[in-house]
Amino acid sequence: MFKKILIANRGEIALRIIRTCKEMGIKTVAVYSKADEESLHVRFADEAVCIGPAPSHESYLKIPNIIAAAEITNADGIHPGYGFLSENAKFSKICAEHDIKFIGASGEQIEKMGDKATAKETMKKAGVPTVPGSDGLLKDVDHARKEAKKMGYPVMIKATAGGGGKGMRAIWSEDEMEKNFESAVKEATAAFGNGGMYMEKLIEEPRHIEIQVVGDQYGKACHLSERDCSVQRRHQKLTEETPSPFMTDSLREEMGKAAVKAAEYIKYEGAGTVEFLVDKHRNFYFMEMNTRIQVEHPITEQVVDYDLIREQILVAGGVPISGKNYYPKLHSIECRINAEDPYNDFRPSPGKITTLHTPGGHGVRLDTHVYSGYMIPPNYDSMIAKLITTAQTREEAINKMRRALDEFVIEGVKTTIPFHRQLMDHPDYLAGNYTTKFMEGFKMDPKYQD
Ligand code: MV4
Repeated sequence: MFKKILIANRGEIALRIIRTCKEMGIKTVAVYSKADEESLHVRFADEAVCIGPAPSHESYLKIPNIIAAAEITNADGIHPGYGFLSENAKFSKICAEHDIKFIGASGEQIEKMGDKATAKETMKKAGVPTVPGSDGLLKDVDHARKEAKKMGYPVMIKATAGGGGKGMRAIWSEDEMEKNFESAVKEATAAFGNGGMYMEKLIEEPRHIEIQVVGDQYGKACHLSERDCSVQRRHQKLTEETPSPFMTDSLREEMGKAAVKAAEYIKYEGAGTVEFLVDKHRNFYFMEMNTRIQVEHPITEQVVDYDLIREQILVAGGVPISGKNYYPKLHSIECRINAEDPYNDFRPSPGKITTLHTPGGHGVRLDTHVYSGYMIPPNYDSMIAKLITTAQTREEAINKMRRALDEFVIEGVKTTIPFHRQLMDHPDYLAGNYTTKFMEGFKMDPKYQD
């Protein structure tokens, strides 16, 4: 088993990983940029190494600096968390070359799932439902027109190097094809250096429902049921819940089986998430597979009583999984608290937290790295806390979330607390009646303003 793990990340997820390592008797090494000198993960870790100045590309994304930190502290594992290098195939391979265990997927699996058209072809071979569409990449706009004619409008064209909505266009008729195809290729080439596009039938008003999986080094995988992540703004998740209000027992069985089949087909190792689009008839289709731990993993932990970071470390250490699947026994909701102003187009609001009072009590979990007096740096993601409530029923979990949000005091910066408080009063949300279109009509009500 690991003696010392370096956490190649910052903020709440770095703390999250350090906590589980401590419980497992594993020493921890934090890495930090100059901007994070006063951050909690630096204080909680057994050792800490400054790896560079504030900008991510000179610190948290700088592979040589992170490998050097692991070498000088003699770490035998590196946990990448999410974001940064967590899905960087080159980093996974370099760790292996330095005989440091990357606590995540292999470089090959990251590459395979990172190319969206390849991932989809792989899933099709595995017998996982995929959205009807083109066989592989579109050669040019004429090929796109022919494919669209074959499957019928509306269609969605997507960047194979994309994900998270970048380089994606919904096309409703042939006369829109040329300009959308050209602009999508341009955007994808600029963003990813790869303009490869593929096409799918457009699924209207889909839900985003993902299945947590864990695979071990012996080709076995299990699932831990679903998370509904449909409430998103510009492809940023705002809140997630499990079980999904749209789920049925039989759909959960089918989606769980498909996710396990996907993971076992590629001999997936580690914690992963198989994302599906679900249409209003409850047909589900493979969308993407994420080869990392996700921000929203705590709601799954809460309802199946399972430590996903611990499982990642055990699996990376060669321990086989039990093989059983896990089903929600409770209901859990996560609200992502960002230092953003919901009354000003959610624009970032970095700065110093002058007053902090955090919620607590039965069924309330708060994963955060902030403290009173903490200076939120402008260089990184704006998420400062994840507020998670868990109860026997959805209604009780929502009620608990309302109460916890009302207790949560953060002064000195604007946050999305008022947005979440309004959401917990929204009739469609309360009815569990929401899709990925939910935020399109959302307007902030001044009565929730601090
Ligand atoms: C789709 C779709 C409708 N039809 N594919 C968005 C980013 C990436 N995960 C894929 N996405 C979508 N793919 C087809 N064939 C609608 C979306 C989509 C979406 C999906 C999940 C969560 C939020 C979304 C917001 C807009 C569009």
